[in-house]
Amino acid sequence: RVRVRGLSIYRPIIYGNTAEVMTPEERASSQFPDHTHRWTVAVRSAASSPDSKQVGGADDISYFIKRVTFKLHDTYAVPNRNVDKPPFEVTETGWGEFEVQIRINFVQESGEKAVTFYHHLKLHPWAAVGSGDPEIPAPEVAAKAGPVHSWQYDEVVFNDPFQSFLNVLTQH
Ligand code: SLL
Repeated sequence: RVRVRGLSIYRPIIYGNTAEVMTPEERASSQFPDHTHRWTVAVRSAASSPDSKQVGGADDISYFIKRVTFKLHDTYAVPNRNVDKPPFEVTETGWGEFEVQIRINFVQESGEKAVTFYHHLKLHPWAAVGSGDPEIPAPEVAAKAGPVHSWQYDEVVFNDPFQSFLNVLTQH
């Protein structure tokens, strides 16, 4: 197998989350009455909007990503979530913000090591009150404000890629 020395190729991605306040009805029918929010954490192509499901289309990133492992807070009974096909996302409910570890494994033929990103799961539309520090708004206020979005742009860089993997990347 041949590496293309001196060449770097990158693919833009976004990772992050959306979150919504659960309605009183949702909370009442939930297994966990203390959960206040429903959220989705995801890795997506940067080539389209965070709302796209990105299955099959031009923004499908599964041609180079084999698995995404989301490691949630230890308060979750099963913190490690493996997602092996798009959309690379996990939807859960909960009550608190925490750091999500996002580990991306690339397709076997790439020969690339996994990369890890960290995302602070954002549930609250933190608002500065007057000149003070940001505070968590009351649930009614947060519900009115609508879903919270927190996304980060990044680039996965492949240095000296295998020729065969380079072909996969460029011919997609
Ligand atoms: C905090 N440092 O104290 C954070 C931790 C953990 C959030 C937040 C769900 C747990 C469950 C959940 O929301 N954990 O499975 O019930 O704010």
